[in-house]
Amino acid sequence: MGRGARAAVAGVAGAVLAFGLAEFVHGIYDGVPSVFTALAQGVIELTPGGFATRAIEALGTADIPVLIASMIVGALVVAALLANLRLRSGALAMLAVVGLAAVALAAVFTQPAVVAVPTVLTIAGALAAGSLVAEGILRRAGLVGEAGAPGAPEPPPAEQPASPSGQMAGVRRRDAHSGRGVRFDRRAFLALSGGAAAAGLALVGAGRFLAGSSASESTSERPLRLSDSPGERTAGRETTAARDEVANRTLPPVPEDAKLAAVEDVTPLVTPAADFYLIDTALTSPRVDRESWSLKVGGAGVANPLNLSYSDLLSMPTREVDCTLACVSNEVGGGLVSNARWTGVMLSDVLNEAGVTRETLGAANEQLVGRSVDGWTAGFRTDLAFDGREAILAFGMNGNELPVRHGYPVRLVVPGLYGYVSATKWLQEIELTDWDFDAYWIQRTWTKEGPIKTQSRIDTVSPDEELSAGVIPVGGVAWAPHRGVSRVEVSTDGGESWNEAELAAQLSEDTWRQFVYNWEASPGEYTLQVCATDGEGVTQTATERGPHGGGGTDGATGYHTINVVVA
Ligand SMILES: Nc1nc2c(c(=O)[nH]1)N[C@H]1C(S)=C(S)[C@@H](COP(=O)(O)O)O[C@H]1N2
Ligand SMILES: [Mo]
Repeated sequence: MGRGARAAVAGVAGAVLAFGLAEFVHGIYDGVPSVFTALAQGVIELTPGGFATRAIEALGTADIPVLIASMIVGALVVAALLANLRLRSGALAMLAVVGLAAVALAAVFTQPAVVAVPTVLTIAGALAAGSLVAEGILRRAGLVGEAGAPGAPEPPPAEQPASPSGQMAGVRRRDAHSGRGVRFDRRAFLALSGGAAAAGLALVGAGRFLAGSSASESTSERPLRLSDSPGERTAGRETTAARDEVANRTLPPVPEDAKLAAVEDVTPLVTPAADFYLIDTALTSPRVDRESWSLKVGGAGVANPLNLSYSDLLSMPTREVDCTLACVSNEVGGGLVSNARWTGVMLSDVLNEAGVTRETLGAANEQLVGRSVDGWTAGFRTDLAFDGREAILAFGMNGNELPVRHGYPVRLVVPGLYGYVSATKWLQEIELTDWDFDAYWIQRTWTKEGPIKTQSRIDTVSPDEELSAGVIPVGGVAWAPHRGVSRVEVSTDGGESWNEAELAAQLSEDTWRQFVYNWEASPGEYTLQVCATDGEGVTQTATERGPHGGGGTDGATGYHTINVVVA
């Protein structure tokens, strides 16, 4: 092993140990963010939009694992280079470590809920420990002298004869492989490096485990109880129960005729939270403490800026809303669309409380921006909050508290809009501003207005499935949120001819609708397609285009197409 390679091993061992220590502290204490996550998050934020969009397109949901793998490789390369720099100059290496500390600190302080002193101590301590261990290994390997002077000549060989337990501390012997008079005990070197790296990995594992177990604690589903937090606002009112009856509008159970047996097994009308698609830029979901959480409502034309606590919000009239959420990145036939029954407070009620009404809207407050605790933003036209759609600040999902991954404690749900312009999770602030402000994905080249495109998907038949002749139910879901679905047609000949599908009752104009076409199939090869028409009579676009194609990201178009063989 040459000098450079040995130094690299020492550097990598030190780096793994440093990361391990930092991750471990993060695991036992929430106030110290994960340095690794913070760095990866920093890379995500700084990645140019065009590149990020292409990465999402090429890698899909593998984009995050690929990012993490590249970051690990990158960090180890930096550590290896740093240790080699140390061979040339201890002072320069020290400077580089200070530089790394600065980068790490800059990254962690962008994370939500950082507690400063322990965080600084953790980063400083982990880097110091990693550096010292690397330095110790370099010395043991005879790569740097005790003085560690830059460019110091190789120290003379040790006087002591090699002992049988030559790898033990303090004992040095010649390295048979180096042949350059460098004191190098290969076994001791490998044991030390391996030991440091193993300790680091164990600490990473322990830290991740501890952080994960507290995270899953907070993601477990808890039933939503509205009377839990009556808040001061209800103090003057008769009883919480009476208030519940008057102000909290619940929906009747989902009617049976909104479901079709053939589809329900494959794609339930209401998506369980555990199966609900998940898209965000957060590597780990922010864990927000509901008691200290508050929502700021302010900006242009807000006569009465608000700072609402969780119980303030729950004491306002609540309602349940059936609404399908869709991601603009969903490919035709893809799974980034789901439907839930949300509980929340009308956005228009909160705005009214803040002194904002439809009449007070103008150019200065044309846009409503939702800002997340992690700084992510989404914006849409403020008047959509007042046009009758049930845009809500949601804290409940399918009768439970909003799960952490879906935005606990409070998120926005706006019927008819893609998530990237509207559905801010971990909501911290609502700001009214002009149309010039560009939210997160708009800064990264996605289109400014994001109405959900009419789409449909076949779920009961899989591609290249071998089917037997007879009646084959071709069913699935179609959606055009806030416009509703009025008609679905199914083709078995690649769009040459179309057949009317049977529709389940529409749960709400804001949700997807199940359909089925009971196809009497005889043997042969077929191309199945589906096409939906929205509640305004507009049929979905036939042109095949990916979500990020054409003139910027605005959603995929084309018919979901499946080839099957009937035997
Ligand atoms: N804070 C925050 N909210 C966010 C996002 C995000 O990255 N950060 N992603 C949005 C996007 S692109 C979509 S499609 C929806 C997805 O919501 P879900 O993960 O609950 O399905 O959340 C939106 N809300
Ligand atoms: Mo999305």
